[in-house]
Amino acid sequence: MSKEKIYTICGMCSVRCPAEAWREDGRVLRLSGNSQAGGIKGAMCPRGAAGIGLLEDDERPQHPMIRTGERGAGQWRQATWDEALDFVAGKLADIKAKHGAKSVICSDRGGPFTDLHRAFIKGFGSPNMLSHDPSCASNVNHAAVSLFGAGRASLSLDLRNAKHIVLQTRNIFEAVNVKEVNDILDAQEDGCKITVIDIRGTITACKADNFFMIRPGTDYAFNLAVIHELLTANLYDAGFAQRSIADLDKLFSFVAPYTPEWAEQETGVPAASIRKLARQLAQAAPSVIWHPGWMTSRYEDSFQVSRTSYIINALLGAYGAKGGLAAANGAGDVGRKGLKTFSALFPKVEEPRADGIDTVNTHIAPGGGLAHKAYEAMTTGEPYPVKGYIAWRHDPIKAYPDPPAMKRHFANLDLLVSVTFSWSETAWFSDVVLPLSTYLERESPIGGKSGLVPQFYIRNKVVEPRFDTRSEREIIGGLARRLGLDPLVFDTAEAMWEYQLGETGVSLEDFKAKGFVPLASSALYREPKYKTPSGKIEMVNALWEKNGVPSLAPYVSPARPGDGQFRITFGRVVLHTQGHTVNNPYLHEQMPENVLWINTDRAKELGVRNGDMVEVAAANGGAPAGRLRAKVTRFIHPEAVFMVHGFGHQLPMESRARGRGTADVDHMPGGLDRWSRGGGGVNMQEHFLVVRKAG
Ligand SMILES: Nc1nc2c(c(=O)[nH]1)N[C@H]1C(S)=C(S)[C@@H](COP(=O)(O)OP(=O)(O)OC[C@H]3O[C@@H](n4cnc5c(=O)[nH]c(N)nc54)[C@H](O)[C@@H]3O)O[C@H]1N2
Ligand SMILES: Nc1nc2c(c(=O)[nH]1)N[C@H]1C(S)=C(S)[C@@H](COP(=O)(O)OP(=O)(O)OC[C@H]3O[C@@H](n4cnc5c(=O)[nH]c(N)nc54)[C@H](O)[C@@H]3O)O[C@H]1N2
Ligand code: SF4
Ligand SMILES: [Mo]
Repeated sequence: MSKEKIYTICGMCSVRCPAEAWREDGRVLRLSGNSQAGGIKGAMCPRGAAGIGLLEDDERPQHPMIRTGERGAGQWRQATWDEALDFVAGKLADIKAKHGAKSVICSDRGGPFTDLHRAFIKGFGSPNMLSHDPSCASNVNHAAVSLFGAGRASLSLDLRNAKHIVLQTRNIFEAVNVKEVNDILDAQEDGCKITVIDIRGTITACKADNFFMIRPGTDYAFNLAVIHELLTANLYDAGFAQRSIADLDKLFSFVAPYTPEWAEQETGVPAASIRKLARQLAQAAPSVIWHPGWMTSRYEDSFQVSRTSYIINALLGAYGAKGGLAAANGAGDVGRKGLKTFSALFPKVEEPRADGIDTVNTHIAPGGGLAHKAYEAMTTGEPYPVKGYIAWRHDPIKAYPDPPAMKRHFANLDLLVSVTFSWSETAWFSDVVLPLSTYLERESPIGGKSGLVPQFYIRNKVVEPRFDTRSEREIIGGLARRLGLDPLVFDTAEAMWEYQLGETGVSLEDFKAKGFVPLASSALYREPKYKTPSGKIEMVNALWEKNGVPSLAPYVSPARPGDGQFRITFGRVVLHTQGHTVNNPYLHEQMPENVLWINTDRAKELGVRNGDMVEVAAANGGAPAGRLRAKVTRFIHPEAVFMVHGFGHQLPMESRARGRGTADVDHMPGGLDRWSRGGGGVNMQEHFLVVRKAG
């Protein structure tokens, strides 16, 4: 048989790059980025290339499983799909009869492929579709909502044409999105300047024109000083401010005390450098992007850090500018029709939410919600008991602080289901594991992507499933059929796609050439229409104020670690995705465990040398110690230690990952209760560690 190229969408992380797979004799020969997709240039990151490792891995769930022993004890019986779906549907119906449909919640990772299971939960009658966001982008998302009346995805960052990009808490060359990385490299060749603000010398920092190693947790001080300088030195875009910013005078008086000299004391960055940066940005304006951050579930004031990033962009007039932040166009913005949603098949659910955001914290957007509050309801029964939970593409036990606390909540459930293609702590603790086919073995719903040019893109099946696994269409369809939600039953992928394409004027044939369909012929730059009461970017948001969260919040200096202590910090690495690739045979070979970044001088005090095994433990007790090797370096701030997130797996099924490195979440006891009222994010870096050389 000859080689064939099949268009797909990479499934190795949440970025979902357009990709191509070469197939021969029913096997995948090679994966690469889609060479026709703008900005991708055929490139793929190492995790994408290791997609074949996922496909070939035998250490993933191979067939449906139903728990037979205690929760988490790892005793399972293999089930047929009919048995497993009967079991889940039966339990869901029982819970509905006893407690009401609202007693069932579902969480997922958001993104373009969620509509099918969102529709399922809606059709079932529950208002409780939640996302992982309180552990990821909730703070930056709500920062955007509080200023623009729309979330962070309403803006498209035109990195390719920017003249100055500020990356703050954003390690873009390691926490990768392939198009963004290519765009920045191209922009740099055209003279774009990069400023990095981080607590570590990252790969991104190595490529920067300016690098500021900031004291952990003081970014808000830095940003306030930049605003102070832009306003007092008259470096801001007065025309844009007049037109598009509400309450600039309030911002002016609020930042009065926050001078660069004051910020130097907090951040450790010289006042002169902050002043110089403000001038450089004003010179490059409006083609500037101060990145508002992505993984912002770090500090009590991360919400304010993101807000001030967006405010700086506004003062520089960057909204709507080429090389700035423009409105992300959907199909409707370019005169086209969008995909027909599955959710539209069912009426709105008029029930109160388990996370309480319809009564308290009403500023939190329902799309993400507060999953940690819904987990609490499993234990407290407030506002009502939560008895069923479908974790869809989500491993909350290892993605939220304090796994034992999570398990205590989940122990109260009548049903915990995990839909996943790899083992996870949550799957292991579940009653039923429904194994999803890997992205190379399944079709997904067509994705719609907004941007300067909106587009639709398609994931075709590249090879037949190696094991008894199924696609999301088959899993949801199987449950829907059993629960009387017939509109969600599509017998073929084509039938599902045809439904979605409805009145778009796009046919399946149109995807054949490139794997995606652009909905406009050129980029459309426009300033967003701000969905706020004033129609402008609002410095003061009435809803947040009403809920007790000041929009212009006074700066509070973060606690310094006590004697011999360190602030815990964490992040990503180019070789792994969260916790779900550490057992991938190829990626494991490249990076089998995480290490502890520790500052050279601090390590010396502890008698720790590079490569030594160390023990880390929560400074206030309450959690067992973890072990990993030390990476002794000058390139980390002395107040912090850093570890890559996602390691420390303990499951017997994962022979490679098991017992290697430690999990950051294991060292955050009580962390579920600490979260930002402003943005909903869990404050995962408000924890301190003690470190000692292992015996
Ligand atoms: N302490 C700490 N906590 C963190 C972070 C951190 O850095 N430190 N990072 C946070 C961030 S940014 C995020 S985004 C979250 C990530 O949180 P999670 O999304 O829970 O993390 P993963 O480890 O990627 O687990 C995802 C699970 O979904 C499965 N999966 C992957 N793709 C698919 C799919 O397409 N469909 C289905 N059904 N299943 C799929 C995987 O096999 C895996 O079991 O964690 C957050 N939590
Ligand atoms: N390779 C890879 N790429 C990914 C992912 C992945 O798992 N692997 N996941 C994707 C997802 S879901 C997300 S959310 C994004 C996350 O993308 P990012 O948010 O960019 O990634 P992180 O590595 O979590 O954090 C960025 C940087 O914040 C720094 N930092 C920590 N504390 C502070 C502080 O107090 N101040 C400052 N200024 N910096 C600080 C860390 O040192 C780190 O270098 O990445 C996406 N891309
Ligand atoms: S960034 Fe890498 S892993 Fe993520 S979708 Fe793109 S190629 Fe795949
Ligand atoms: Mo994330």
